[in-house]
Amino acid sequence: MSRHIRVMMATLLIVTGILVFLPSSYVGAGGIVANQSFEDGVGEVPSGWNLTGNATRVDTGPIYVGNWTARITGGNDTLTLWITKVVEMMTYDAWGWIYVSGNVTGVIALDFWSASVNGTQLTPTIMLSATDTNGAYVQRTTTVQAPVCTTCLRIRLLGIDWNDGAEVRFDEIGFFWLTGYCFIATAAYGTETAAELDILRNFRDQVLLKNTLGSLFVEAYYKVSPPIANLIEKNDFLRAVVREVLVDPVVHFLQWAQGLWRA
Ligand SMILES: [Ca+2]
Repeated sequence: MSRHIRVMMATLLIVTGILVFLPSSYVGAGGIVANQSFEDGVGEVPSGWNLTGNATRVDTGPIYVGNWTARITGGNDTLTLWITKVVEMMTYDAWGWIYVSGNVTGVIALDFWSASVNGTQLTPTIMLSATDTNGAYVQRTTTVQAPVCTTCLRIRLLGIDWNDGAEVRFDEIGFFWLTGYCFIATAAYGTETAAELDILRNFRDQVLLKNTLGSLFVEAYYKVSPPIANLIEKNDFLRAVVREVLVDPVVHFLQWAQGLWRA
């Protein structure tokens, strides 16, 4: 057996052990990621949204607070918003209010991406839709889990099967995280953004998720970890021990051996 293969196998064993015995942190509370009411914007451009076609932000009367909504009137009209910093494996509530007049289906389309620009779409598009709402706004909601490797959510407001004179308005587009399990990350380092975590994530993405066994392992890991994760998160001493005795050595080893596994 060549030295490289032995090093690779040792690395895999150690990381596997870490992933088994060091569960992810458990996030119990929720919070608003985005709540877009179209009240903010310069002229008719809503903050953060990309307008194509005749999509626009208009003053059409209040729903709860404020008067502005987003309105589209044709098949080429779309409003697009990229929400960055979406955390993988977290569970989110998404919702929006839709007003449909005439013969068309108004759609709030959601999909998760590994990066917003030139990235990879990770999920099929989830569609919250409504047809003629009789002059009212109706709310549509869903609960979704961001898949492994997610960094962004794309929200598009559009209509399908247009007929002349139809109109769709959107308002109060929300995205709210409920609960979820972060990768080893938060438990050991108390943050999602530590440089050490990038090493572990890269190893997961470039080595573990590239083969069937590794993928099965990562999937199982996410399923079994919550209760133990919850315990570690609540105990500073345990978290420090886990970080210094288990995670740091693996991170250092992966750093040292990265010439062997990095793509
Ligand atoms: Ca509004």
